[in-house]
Amino acid sequence: MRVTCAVVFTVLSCVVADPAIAQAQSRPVSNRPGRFLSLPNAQKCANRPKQFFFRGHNYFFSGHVPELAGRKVDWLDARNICREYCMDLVSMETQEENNMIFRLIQQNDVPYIWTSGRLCDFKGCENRPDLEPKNIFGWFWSANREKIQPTNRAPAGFSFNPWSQTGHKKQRQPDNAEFDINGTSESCLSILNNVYNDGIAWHDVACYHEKPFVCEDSDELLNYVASTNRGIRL
Ligand SMILES: [Ca+2]
Ligand SMILES: [Ca+2]
Repeated sequence: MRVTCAVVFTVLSCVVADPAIAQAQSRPVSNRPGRFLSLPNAQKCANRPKQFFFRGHNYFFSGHVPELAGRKVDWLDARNICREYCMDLVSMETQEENNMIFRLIQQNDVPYIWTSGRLCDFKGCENRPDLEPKNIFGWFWSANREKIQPTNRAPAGFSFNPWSQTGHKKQRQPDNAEFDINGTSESCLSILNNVYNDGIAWHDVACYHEKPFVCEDSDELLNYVASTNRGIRL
C-alpha cells in the first residue's frame, strides 16, 4: 500500500509538486487512507464562483456559495474543493489582500476560515536550516509555495503583524498549543475572528479542524487547464 501511495504521489507531484500531500497522508488524526491533492475539473474551473476580484484573481467565501454554504471541512478537503475550481485556499501576500479578507470576515461575522498557510513540518522539510526555528521561519503559502515571512514581526509591506499576540496559552501565535494537549501539531494557518478576544488575526491551528474557507484563483491550475483544454473560457 505504501508503494502504491508513493507512486500516486509522484504522479500527482509532477503536476502540482506539493510535498504537503505526503504529510496529509501520514497524519495520525485522519482515519481516511490515501488522501491526495485533487486535480482541477475543467468544467468546474470554467464555471467557478467569482464572488470578488482583486489584482487579477477571483475569490469566493464558501459560506456564500449555495452548494457549499454551511459546510465545514478540514484543511486538505478545503484545498481540494478549491482546487477542483482551479483555485486554492487563499494566501495573503500583501496587507491590502489581507485587509480585504479581514473585512469579509468582519462584515459577514464569520467565526473563522482556512487559508493556504502551512507549516513545513513534513517529509522534505528536514535539514533546512533556513526554516529554523520552524515557528518563526517555517511557514509557507501552500497555494503557490511562497514563504511566509518570519512570524515574529510585521511582514514587509504590512504596518502590523497579522499573527495574533495571544491564544490558548496566552502567548503570541504561532504557539502550537494543541500539541501540548493531545500531541497534534498546529500546522495550518486559520484566521480566527476574536476567538481569544484578540480581534481578527492569524493563528496556527491543527489541520483536522473543520472550517469554512476562502478560495483564490490558482495561476498554476488555470494555466494547466487552459493548456490542456483548447478554447476553454476561464
Ligand atoms: Ca493571494
Ligand atoms: Ca495556535
